[in-house]
Amino acid sequence: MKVFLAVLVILFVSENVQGQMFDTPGRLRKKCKVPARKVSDALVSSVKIDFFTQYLDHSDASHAKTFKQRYFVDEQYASAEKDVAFLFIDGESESSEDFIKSGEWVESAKKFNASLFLLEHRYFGKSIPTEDLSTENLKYLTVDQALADTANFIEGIKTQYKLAPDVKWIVFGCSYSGSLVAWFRQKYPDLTKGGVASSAPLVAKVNFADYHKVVYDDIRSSKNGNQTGEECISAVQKAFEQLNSKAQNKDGQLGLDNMFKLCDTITENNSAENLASLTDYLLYFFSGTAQYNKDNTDSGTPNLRTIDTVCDTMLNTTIGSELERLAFMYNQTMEEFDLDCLDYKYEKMIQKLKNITNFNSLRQWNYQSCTQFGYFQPTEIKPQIYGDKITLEYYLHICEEVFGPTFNKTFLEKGVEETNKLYKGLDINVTNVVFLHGSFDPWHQLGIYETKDEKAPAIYMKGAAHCANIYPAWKFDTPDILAAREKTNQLIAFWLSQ
Ligand SMILES: *[C@@H]1O[C@H](CO)[C@@H](O)[C@H](O)[C@H]1NC(C)=O
Ligand SMILES: *[C@@H]1O[C@H](CO)[C@@H](O)[C@H](O)[C@H]1NC(C)=O
Ligand SMILES: *[C@@H]1O[C@H](CO)[C@@H](O)[C@H](O)[C@H]1NC(C)=O
Ligand SMILES: *[C@@H]1O[C@H](CO)[C@@H](O)[C@H](O)[C@H]1NC(C)=O
Ligand SMILES: *[C@@H]1O[C@H](CO)[C@@H](O)[C@H](O)[C@H]1NC(C)=O
Ligand SMILES: *[C@@H]1O[C@H](CO)[C@@H](O)[C@H](O)[C@H]1NC(C)=O
Ligand SMILES: *[C@@H]1O[C@H](CO)[C@@H](O)[C@H](O)[C@H]1NC(C)=O
Ligand SMILES: CC(=O)N[C@H]1CO[C@H](CO)[C@@H](O)[C@@H]1O
Repeated sequence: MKVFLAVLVILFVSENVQGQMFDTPGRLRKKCKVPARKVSDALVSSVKIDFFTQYLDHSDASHAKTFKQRYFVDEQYASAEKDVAFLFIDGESESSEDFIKSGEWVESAKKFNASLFLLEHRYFGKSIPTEDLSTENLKYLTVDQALADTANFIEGIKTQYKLAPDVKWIVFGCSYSGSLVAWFRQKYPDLTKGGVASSAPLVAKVNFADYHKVVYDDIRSSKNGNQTGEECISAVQKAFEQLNSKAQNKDGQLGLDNMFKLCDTITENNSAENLASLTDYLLYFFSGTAQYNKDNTDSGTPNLRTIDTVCDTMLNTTIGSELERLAFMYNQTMEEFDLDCLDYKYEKMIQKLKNITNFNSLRQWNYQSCTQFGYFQPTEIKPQIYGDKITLEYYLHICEEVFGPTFNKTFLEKGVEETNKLYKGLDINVTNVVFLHGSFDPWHQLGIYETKDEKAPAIYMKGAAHCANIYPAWKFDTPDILAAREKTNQLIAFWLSQ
């Protein structure tokens, strides 16, 4: 099997690896993945999958065009009155049935006797509203349309499922979908009683280079026998220095071809863009591991990777040079997932992103990044750990190449400004929303993790990863994560009592 991006398999263990690569440039990455686990009631599932007739363009009062938006529903925990309903607003990827079968929101549903609904985001999974994903057709892929979908769904689904006339809704989400929860509470406060927004970035930002600062601190805090996080940082730096220095001459390039089993030789494809995209893959061993450190999505992974184990390898001199240690990790990944070669080539990535009949999420999320969010993570800033090959312009150029010359820096800057104006960034005006963040997660920097606002409190979990609180409990859950789940349930109880 030829696969493009080995690093992503860290996340997409149980999924079709082929489908889920390349979600640069706006690397938010898939958040809400539940660990693959055997579901005991696999024979008779209480989950139903159906489609809701949704308006394509909510701003067009004639509502001439509609599409089928997929949702999942499970009423096994609901009381006879059906007076409480939970809705998970899904985000930038295909919805998974597993997700309505387990996880903290399902545990809460048991406590509150709630019906469960999971709404797939327009343009993802089986909720593709247009025949293809041409740039023109993607114009209805906006936050406002997604929020209006959610409102329309909440209002429209009530009769079909005979929910109580005064049914109380609570909305859930994490990562981008957590942002949707907060923005939904702001825009349609009367439709729900409250919202749980996990790891939600609220500020759109073209240049989110600060992402890497948190990863730097995460690595620095690692524990590796008698060696320090500082030593690990320095090993990572050396690995990328060695990579860039090898890329400069034929012998070194040949070495890289072999060491990383590159699908296309760097010897012949040694452009700045290829080096940037190769770097982008490899740095994911650090950024991806940090963002998802010890969350419960990798249980069952043969080589469970955490920042500590990554640093163990990066500091293991018996393997060879720092770059060889990185290659060693990469090699393990290839074996685990049966990959033939590293498909890093920039031009191939662009071709995949330009493919308007490839519905696997990447083009869609890139469109959102290139129009409303940015969130690009160049590596040029200090403290610099991965070299300076990935510039902001690299990402901006991807937008233009994939969607056309209109989608340039000026355009994105305007889009990002508009997003922050529409949804008010950190000045968001909401009640009955809880914001949860983990200090290990770089995304906390764009959200509310400290506030005195009692009506929209924040819970900051020390050492926790992106969305760590939403997964089923497991061995690595810290006291902070356990307390956060508890506190969230108290808030839900309070909102429902109002
Ligand atoms: C949920 O239902 C059970 C069984 O009907 C009941 O004992 C419990 O009090 C209900 N919980 C809530 C929060 O309504
Ligand atoms: C670190 O520990 C290893 C054994 O785990 C030992 O061989 C090495 O000498 C130690 N290094 C230092 C600097 O203490
Ligand atoms: C270093 O790597 C070698 C080769 O994989 C392994 O046998 C050894 O246990 C590792 N040492 C440490 C301290 O992890
Ligand atoms: C990767 O694994 C293969 C096969 O196990 C081995 O031949 C090769 O030397 C390894 N490369 C590195 C850099 O560890
Ligand atoms: C576009 O993607 C689809 C789905 O993966 C694939 O079948 C098709 O061959 C691709 N088209 C091109 C031109 O690569
Ligand atoms: C982006 O394109 C617009 C025209 O569509 C142009 O006015 C603007 O100068 C361009 N910005 C950059 C940074 O190239
Ligand atoms: C916040 O929202 C409430 C109602 O949702 C509104 O009454 C109030 O004026 C808003 N405050 C600001 C500062 O926009
Ligand atoms: C410019 C270019 O694309 N060069 C080469 C990249 O590498 C592959 C083989 O790995 C060659 O076929 C290309 O010609």
